[in-house]
Amino acid sequence: MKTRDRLRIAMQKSGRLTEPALELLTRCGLTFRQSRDKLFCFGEGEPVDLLLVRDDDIPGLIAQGVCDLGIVGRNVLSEFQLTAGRELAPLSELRPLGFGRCRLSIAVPQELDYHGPQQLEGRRIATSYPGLLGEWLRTHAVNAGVVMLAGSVEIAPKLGTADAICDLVQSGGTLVANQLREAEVLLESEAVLAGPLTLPVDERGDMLELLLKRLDGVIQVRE
Ligand code: PRT
Ligand code: ZN
Repeated sequence: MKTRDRLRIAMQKSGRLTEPALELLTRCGLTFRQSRDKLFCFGEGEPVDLLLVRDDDIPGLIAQGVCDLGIVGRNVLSEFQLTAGRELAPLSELRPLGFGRCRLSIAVPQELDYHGPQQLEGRRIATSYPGLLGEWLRTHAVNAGVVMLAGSVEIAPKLGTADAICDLVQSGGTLVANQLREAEVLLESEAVLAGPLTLPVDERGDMLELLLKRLDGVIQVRE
C-alpha cells in the first residue's frame, strides 16, 4: 500500500449518518471542497479528505488501509469484526459519537408470550446481522436457524419465512406496524469513529491526534 500524507476518512454517502457526520467534522474545524454527493471530498484547511461510500463498505476500507478512519454505526463495525476474514487487519472503536442511536434487537410476533431465550430454540430468525445474532445465540446456548436477509427483515414473519427477526430498532414504530414486539436487546448502537488497532506513526498520526482532541472538545460541549 502506497503511503499517504493526508488523513482519509470514510463516511456514509447518503443515509442517516451523513448529515450528522458532516456536521461533526465541520464543528471540528474541517472544510471540504467538493459537494457531498461526490465520492471524494478534498479537505481545504487541514490535510483530511473524505471518501463517501455505503456504510457497509466502511470497515473493509479501513481494514484494507484504503482509509485511515471511518464514521459508522457500532452495529456495522461489530458485525464486521465478527465476520471478516482473519487476513484483514483488526479494527477498534476510537470514539462513540453520540448520534445515530439505535439498538439491535430480537423481535417476536406480538401474540407470542415471550419469557426468555429458550423459547427461540428451533425457531428461524431473519436478520442482516448473522455474526452478532450467532454470537448471542451461542452465548445463550440456543439452537436457532439464522435466515440471512439484506433488507425488509421485518416482513419475514408475515411472509412465513421466519418466526422472529433480529434487526435495528429506534422508535419501535416499524415493529408495531408489523405486529412484532421487542424481546431481547443484543447491542446498543450509535455512530462511532472507527480506526485500525495500531494507528499510523507518520504525519497522518499527528493529524489524527489533533482530530481526536478536537472531537473530544466538541463531544464534551454537546454532553
Ligand atoms: O446505503 P447505505 O448502505 O449506506 O445505508 P443503509 O440503508 O444501510 O443505512 P441507514 O442510512 O438506514 O442507516 C445507517 C446507520 O444508522 C445504521 O447502520 C445504524 O447504525 C443507524 N440507525 C439509527 C439506523 C436506525 N437508527 C434505524 N432506525 N439504521 C436503520 N434503522 C432502520 C431499521 O433497520 C428499521 O428498518 O429503521 C427501522 C426501525 O426504525 P424505528 O424507528 O421504526 O424503530
Ligand atoms: Zn448499509
